[in-house]
Amino acid sequence: MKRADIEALQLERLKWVVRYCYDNVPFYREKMDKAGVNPDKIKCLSDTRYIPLTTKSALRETYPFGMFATPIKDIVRIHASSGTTGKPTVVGYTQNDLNNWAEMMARIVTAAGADENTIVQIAFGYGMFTGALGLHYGLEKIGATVVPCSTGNSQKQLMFMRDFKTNALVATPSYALYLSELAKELEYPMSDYNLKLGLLGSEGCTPEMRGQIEKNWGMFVTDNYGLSETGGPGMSGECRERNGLHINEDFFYCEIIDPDTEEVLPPGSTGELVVTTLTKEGIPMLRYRTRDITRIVYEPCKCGRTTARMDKIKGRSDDMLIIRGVNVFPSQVESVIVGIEELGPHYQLVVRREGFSDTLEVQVELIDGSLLSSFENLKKLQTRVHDQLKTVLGIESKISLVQPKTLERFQGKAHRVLDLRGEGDKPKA
Ligand code: DLL
Repeated sequence: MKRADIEALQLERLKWVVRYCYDNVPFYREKMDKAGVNPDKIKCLSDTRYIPLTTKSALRETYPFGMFATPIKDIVRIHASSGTTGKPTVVGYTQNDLNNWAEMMARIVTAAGADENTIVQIAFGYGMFTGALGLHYGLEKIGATVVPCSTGNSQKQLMFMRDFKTNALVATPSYALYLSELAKELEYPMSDYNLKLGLLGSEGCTPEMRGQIEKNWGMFVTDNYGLSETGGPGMSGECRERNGLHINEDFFYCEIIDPDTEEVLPPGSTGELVVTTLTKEGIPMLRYRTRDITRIVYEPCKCGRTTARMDKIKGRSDDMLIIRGVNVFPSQVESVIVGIEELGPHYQLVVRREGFSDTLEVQVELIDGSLLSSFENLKKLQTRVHDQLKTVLGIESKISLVQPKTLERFQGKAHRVLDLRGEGDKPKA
């Protein structure tokens, strides 16, 4: 579609969803009434800015079904996000929502290169998490052969890969990395594996880390993005050009705001992604604050698709660490350490408060543990890592080089930050 046609469709759907929310979800009606916004006020896409923003707390306050716009009898599936603190956020899908979801996913996996010849292992946890079933239905829709392995039982997972000649893997980048390391340790040669495509998502992954995963498996990796509150995976994904994640713009209207002032930023700016769902019936979202930091570009892609593209997520505004007043994203550390030959791709950041100052310790695995017995070489490497990190982060850090395979491995999303500062000490992002 031409840009103007996409926007015309978005406007039509936006008007529908604002009215639909106002009429069916008391939470939205109250918020809009309070802000003096009537659904008829939406005359063009940028009028979205009059609608109050929605945050995760809305879903928590109305737990479990308070944000649903349809009676429960019309809901055919429920998912929930794990949520490390507080109540999980619960989302419901009507049959139309599920059909649309499969369509969005089908487009994304097709753009990544999957088709009916794809034999794909889904190594996301099946269950309340949206990742596994989301990819599952999209891949079935395009006629791929789906192997619903789920997470865990990694040795068996690898056995299926060898025996089924699995050529695509759906997983988090961290689990794809872990599986590749495990595969190398087993007695089977890597040539017994046939992976050609990694459809990875659900957490960030720097280009350096992606390169490492691609090298280990000999496969091409694409990124896909989404969040439970807007329906799960399927919001956006990379095509083979890998020049941004194509947004399914007929299903989502995206804005970029300044996370502090909440003002909408001009096209091309980096800031927090805010999403309005354009077709969801079960639990429509108006201006949902994702907390994810990215940028949107609107020029058509070389692949021929005309949908807007978002950059890979730079980090979450609530993952951003403020250390001695400096903003630090874990992805910045990742990009440095994965580029250093002597270091493995596993790391952990430990933030402490010592006296009145914050300290950052970067724990990272060595590829060759024998280096630990040579003080001089170890010191040299430590200094090199320290200096490179300082250039990128702008702050001092303590580098702890540890034995290979001693840091935690993850089957789902990786947790790489251990913030040991007391709650009251942590600066607000
Ligand atoms: O992670 C949905 C999903 C599943 C997306 C599978 C892609 C593949 P939640 O558990 O609600 O939903 O977590 C959403 O995860 O706000 C981001 O911070 C992060 N996230 C998801 N995909 C990416 C990605 C699913 N490709 C939260 N890159 C989001 C970076 C991602 N971060």
